[in-house]
Amino acid sequence: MTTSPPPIALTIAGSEATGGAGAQADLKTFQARDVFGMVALTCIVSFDPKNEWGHRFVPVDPQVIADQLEAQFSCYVPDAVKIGMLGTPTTIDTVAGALAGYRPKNLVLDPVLICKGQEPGAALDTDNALKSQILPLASFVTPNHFESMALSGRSAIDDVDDLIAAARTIHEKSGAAVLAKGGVRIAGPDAVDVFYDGTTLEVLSAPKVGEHAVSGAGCSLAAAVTAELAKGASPLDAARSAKEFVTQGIASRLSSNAPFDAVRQLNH
Ligand code: PXL
Repeated sequence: MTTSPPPIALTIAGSEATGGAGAQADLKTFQARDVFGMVALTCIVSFDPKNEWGHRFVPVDPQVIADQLEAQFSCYVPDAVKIGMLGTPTTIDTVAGALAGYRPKNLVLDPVLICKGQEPGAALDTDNALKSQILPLASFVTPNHFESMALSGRSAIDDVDDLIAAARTIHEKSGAAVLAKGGVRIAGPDAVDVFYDGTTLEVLSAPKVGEHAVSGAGCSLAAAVTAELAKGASPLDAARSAKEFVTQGIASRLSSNAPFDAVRQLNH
């Protein structure tokens, strides 16, 4: 049987060993959305049950990251690329350098800024490198509540109007389409996200499923946006469809012995 070639998506992300977040969530999302998926691994995160589930973090050697990207871009032209956790300024240098050469047409940035357990001083360097070297390459960015404050420079985001203002600022700074996520951090019955691409402003809203953040929801949202862009969807349609996918995934979440649940990627 011959079938037409599938759209191809790449995620440049870290492993989260329990499978809830990171590269594992991305790859499962690509599969659930009928896209051929690839992973360039940037780091390995292992939660530490003996230390409040903090993140034990090991970066992948920069040459090995460059080698993975070389293999991938030599085999295929990905239709869309997602960037998840990079984790160190050195990794950011490596990835920014490689992408400047490969120039993917759709680049979705999930700006993972702080990882629980990272040393604050090191995290600040990483955040600054992400803003200066990766954000300008992105065509789509998906900041959560905290990342929206950091990227927009606002000291608080308390309601939807604040989230809209943050999304506008982040678009002006980056030129990218922005999907700013309020999640459970904005009070009210609905989980509200704001899409803004310079022309269209849309508030995406769905009833909250519980009041706790679910591991992997942000990763899966950005991965679903990436998959839809790979299939040729417009940024707004990709955002709408990704929101629906994650809302269903949160409703079907998985509990574990850790104090947070994990999202599931359901086939549609
Ligand atoms: O959810 C953010 C995230 C992304 N990538 C990796 C992670 C996490 C959170 O745990 O471990 C590898």
